Amino acid sequence: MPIGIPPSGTVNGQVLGACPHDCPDTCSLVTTVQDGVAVKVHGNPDHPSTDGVLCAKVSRYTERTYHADRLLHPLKRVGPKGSGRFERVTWDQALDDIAARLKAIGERDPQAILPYSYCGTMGLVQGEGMAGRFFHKLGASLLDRTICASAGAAGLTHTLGGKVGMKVEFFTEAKLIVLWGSNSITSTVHFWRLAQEAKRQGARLVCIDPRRTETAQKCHDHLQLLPGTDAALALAVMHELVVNDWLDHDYLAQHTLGWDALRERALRWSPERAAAVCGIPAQQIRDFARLYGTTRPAAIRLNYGMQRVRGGGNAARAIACLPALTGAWRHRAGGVLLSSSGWFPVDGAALRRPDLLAGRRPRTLNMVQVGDDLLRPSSPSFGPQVEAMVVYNCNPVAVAPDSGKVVRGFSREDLFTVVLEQFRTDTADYADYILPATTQLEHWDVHTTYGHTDVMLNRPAIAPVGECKPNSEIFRELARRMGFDDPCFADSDEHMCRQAFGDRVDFEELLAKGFAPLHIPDAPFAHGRFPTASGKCEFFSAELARQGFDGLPDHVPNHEPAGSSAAYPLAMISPPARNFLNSTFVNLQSLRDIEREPFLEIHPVDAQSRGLATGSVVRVFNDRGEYHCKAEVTERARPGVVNGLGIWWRKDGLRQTNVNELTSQKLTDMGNGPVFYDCLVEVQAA
Ligand SMILES: Nc1nc2c(c(=O)[nH]1)N[C@H]1C(S)=C(S)[C@@H](COP(=O)(O)OP(=O)(O)OC[C@H]3O[C@@H](n4cnc5c(=O)[nH]c(N)nc54)[C@H](O)[C@@H]3O)O[C@H]1N2
Ligand SMILES: Nc1nc2c(c(=O)[nH]1)N[C@H]1C(S)=C(S)[C@@H](COP(=O)(O)OP(=O)(O)OC[C@H]3O[C@@H](n4cnc5c(=O)[nH]c(N)nc54)[C@H](O)[C@@H]3O)O[C@H]1N2
Ligand code: SF4
Ligand SMILES: [Mo]
Repeated sequence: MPIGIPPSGTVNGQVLGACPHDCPDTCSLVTTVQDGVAVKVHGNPDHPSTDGVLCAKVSRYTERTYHADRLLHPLKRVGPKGSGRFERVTWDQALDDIAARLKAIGERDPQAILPYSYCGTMGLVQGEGMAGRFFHKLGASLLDRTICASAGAAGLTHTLGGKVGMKVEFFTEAKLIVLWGSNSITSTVHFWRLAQEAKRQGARLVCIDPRRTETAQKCHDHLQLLPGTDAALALAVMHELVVNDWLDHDYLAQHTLGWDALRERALRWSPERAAAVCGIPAQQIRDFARLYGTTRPAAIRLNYGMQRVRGGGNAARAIACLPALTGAWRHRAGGVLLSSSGWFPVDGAALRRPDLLAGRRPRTLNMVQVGDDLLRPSSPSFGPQVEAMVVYNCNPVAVAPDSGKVVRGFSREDLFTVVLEQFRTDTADYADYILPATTQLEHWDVHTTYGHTDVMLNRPAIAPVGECKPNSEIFRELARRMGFDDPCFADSDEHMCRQAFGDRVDFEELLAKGFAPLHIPDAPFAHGRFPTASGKCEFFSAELARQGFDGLPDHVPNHEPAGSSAAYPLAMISPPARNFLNSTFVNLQSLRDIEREPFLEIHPVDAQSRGLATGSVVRVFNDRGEYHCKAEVTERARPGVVNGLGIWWRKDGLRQTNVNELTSQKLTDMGNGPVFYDCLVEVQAA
């Protein structure tokens, strides 16, 4: 059993950690340290979900940690915004100046300061821990952190009552696994291992995805529907469950709300009607419904790919209803899993201290619309113009939609921008100050996860590289310079790890093993008891109806439905490349060698009519912008849909563009999420 060693004393040994990245698997890491240097990172064999194996990305963590491009000192801009010209400064110079600038803006109106962060690390301490305290005390604008999962989360919460579902380990016992909007081999490889185990034991695997992914290829069936049509498919499945009476009437009567109304709606969605919407044969829908209606236990692994469209919330809701129709929840290997994060008893108030707002109610800005918001002047409805941004754990210039506008916003000479980073990302190029941050091997943290149900602890394995500091320490030092003297600003990282769960998790167990399982029933909804207001699975949501929405799930067409525009006849999706994690790892040569270069997958029929061949340089465009890359003619793309895998750094792309030049700042039906996969384009030879 590996042991953890505090960083100061670390010389040789093995240290237990947790993968910080935005991936459902949240692996348990073992770092081997020799003479204070991390020489190897491998998967913890004692952690059941990790099972001793890491993905290709994090197996190379020492390459990332000791990368020649790691930021090692604070940097101050000397050239024009975005020129990437910086000079080295001391921490004192940087922090004194930043604190003075933020103080001056804060005295006028702290809402002119915008923190901007996401899940570069999923850690509770290096994420919104000390940062949350700092910005609450300051009274800065609040950020709605919607860029990934908020539509699906809203859909799930309005149906099941929270981000809760099946326990992932029991997928191995399922006889049918539906991978719905999930490229598991890429995005959650430890789940794929469970699915493989089930397959060996006779389970049938069905993949529902517009792209013929490596995962789809390895499943028995693949429904290659058009993006944004999942709710229509789910309703047609319900139609078949009703007309063939593949229903669990007892479960419906006892544990659901709104069945009569949902039944009526579903009966309007014949397989033929859904087939026309989804762009797949009606018979395929019938076959899938039969499989789902007649196989026990049946498990759905829903992932976030299907909710990056206008109707994403409704689609997640419609799919989350299915197991209650068939009573799949009765078995521990039946039901649905989109996210497990709602099970974790995090003490967010103790960590982030919203009480430091002291009655102030700053405005909330949606991170998806940062492009527009940075270009907005002060107004009564918007409030003050954004004068300063503090970016951490995020690379918005590469990952936020409509990036032409994002770049224009970040280019404002009057915007004061601070970026806490490990590397010179596209966003760091626009900073006034870049502050070098530690990696997971260099700091403490504690983690929840959205793919399994163990709390994870990360101990530092090595001392910080160069002059790097943990985010928490940077905010601590800024707080001191701002004169914030509340005792919470003196809490150590290790102490904050304990505060995150209080006595709800055994910290000694975490220290000893690196993980601590939550105690959740094996089949959490076998007897109903959903964490909704009614305690039932809410087909009809009174809360949604109260907010003026349709109380029942429905198919909500895309903002930009496939086939609706003559100018832009192709629908584009931009899911992740396997060897990158969002825009992280793009600068690791060994991984980049595998992904080669930015490209767009296009079906042979669509390529031929445009005179394109694999390797052609193409201009992909719409009214928002243009993206230049190579074409790859392949049947991974279905006719009418192109796939621009991401997320490459703009500065490495042809004409310094990436796929987010094309995506829009429009929002989802619920949750105010982004619609990355609801995007029409045209493609030409460049
Ligand atoms: N290697 C790797 N792993 C990752 C990431 C990464 O970048 N790289 N990102 C991490 C993050 S932040 C997240 S949120 C998750 C994302 O992982 P997932 O939640 O699985 O979501 P995506 O990868 O966006 O999309 C999954 C699949 O959905 C498909 N899809 C696109 N549109 C639709 C649609 O309308 N309907 C259906 N049914 N399918 C659709 C895509 O083609 C893709 O194959 O993965 C995490 N894991
Ligand atoms: N077109 C398109 N765009 C997308 C998506 C898509 O599928 N298609 N996916 C979307 C999704 S699901 C997501 S979640 C977002 C993700 O977008 P981001 O949250 O921006 O994720 P990353 O691109 O991984 O960038 C995280 C950054 O945090 C830095 N970082 C990591 N750990 C630390 C730390 O401890 N301290 C500091 N200071 N920095 C750290 C990393 O170096 C990295 O540059 O992108 C979204 N954008
Ligand atoms: S990125 Fe995912 S699969 Fe890879 S090590 Fe981290 S948690 Fe595990
Ligand atoms: Mo995400």
